[in-house]
Amino acid sequence: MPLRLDRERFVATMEEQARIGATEAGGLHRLALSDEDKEVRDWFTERMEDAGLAVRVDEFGNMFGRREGTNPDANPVLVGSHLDSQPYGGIYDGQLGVIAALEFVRSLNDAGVETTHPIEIVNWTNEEGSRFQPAMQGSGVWAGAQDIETEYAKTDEDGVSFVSELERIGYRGDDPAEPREEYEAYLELHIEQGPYLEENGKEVGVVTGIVGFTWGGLTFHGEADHSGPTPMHYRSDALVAAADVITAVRRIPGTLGERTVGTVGYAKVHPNSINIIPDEVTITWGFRDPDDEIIQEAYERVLAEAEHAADREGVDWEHEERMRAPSVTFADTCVDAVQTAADDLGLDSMRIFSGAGHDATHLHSVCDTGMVFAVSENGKSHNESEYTSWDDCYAAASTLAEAAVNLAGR
Ligand code: HGY
Ligand code: MN
Ligand code: MN
Ligand code: MN
Repeated sequence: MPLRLDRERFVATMEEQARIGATEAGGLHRLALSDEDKEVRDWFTERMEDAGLAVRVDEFGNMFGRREGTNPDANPVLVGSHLDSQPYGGIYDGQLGVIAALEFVRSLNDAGVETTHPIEIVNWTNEEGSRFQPAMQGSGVWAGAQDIETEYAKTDEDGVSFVSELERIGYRGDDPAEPREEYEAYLELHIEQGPYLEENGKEVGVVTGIVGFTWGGLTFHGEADHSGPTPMHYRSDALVAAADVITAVRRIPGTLGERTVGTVGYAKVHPNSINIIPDEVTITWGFRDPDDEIIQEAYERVLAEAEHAADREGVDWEHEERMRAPSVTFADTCVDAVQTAADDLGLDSMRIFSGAGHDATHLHSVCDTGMVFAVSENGKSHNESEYTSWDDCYAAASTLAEAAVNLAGR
């Protein structure tokens, strides 16, 4: 008999979290380690305590809630996602996975189910990687993919350090940011953030893996000059060099894989005045693909483009690595558990490979890992108009719960 989630309570809890850092347009502005992130963390702590979970926070701010199983020696099943948001993002990205994990535990309590394995739910620190790079930073440190001291020293664009913000909001916990035991499995529910489930008329996605990433920051140093009297051949225009790379990042994917994507999402121009030739421009670039070799090829291509652009314009340039994450393919144990759950619930599902990054990328190196996708209407995400119907949220959350309780042994 599948576990029944309390739909009304689940929706009410999703709506409650969405009010913390809410934007006028109905989205979220809840950047990692901001006041809004603190507020939602405090709120989530109370919700976990209300559900009878033993709450702990590690030294990187990752938050865990533990529910004991009948066999204390059994490896825990870990379920969760992230509560931080993009600037002006949606209310489902990450949030849905954390609230579904909470509702899963509440439903176990309602049903009086004692699982064999302990259950832990988790809110990972700074999954979005917008304010501080890299993305999936909290799970990356916890899984050993990133060095904690290096990550502590990262700064945002105002020069504020990660660790000072973590301490300011009171979430630099005592526990080491690493697994303190073996885990049976990790499951994450997330919105698809793409168009395929909706295009194929499916109710849930059985995720088979996640693309690899490479991100970087390029800064071009030119000469500030008056935009009027300075002849064109006298100029060292940092923005022209950056513009060449921006168009190259758009062009490179078409020469590589079918699923290769490239984006320049951030640009900062100094002095940013209509009649001064820009002397310093920073842009970020990012490529993703299921094939790590293509990722490496894209990386080499964009740096070669930067070199050529700087030479052409007579400017200096520097590059900063922002992130590298491998492409991962999930273990059959978890893919099968999610598939079986969707089938048992009579949901129409399809296998899907994630084009977005998730904390599951790093959990993959720690234990068997799987994901459930919920439908994204119009494939929209990282946009305040991100939308998933409550029916689709509930179907995906029920699939997650069913897969998790089967892995944990009811
Ligand atoms: O960039 C990503 O895919 C995720 O939203 N951090
Ligand atoms: Mn996310
Ligand atoms: Mn996101
Ligand atoms: Mn994620």
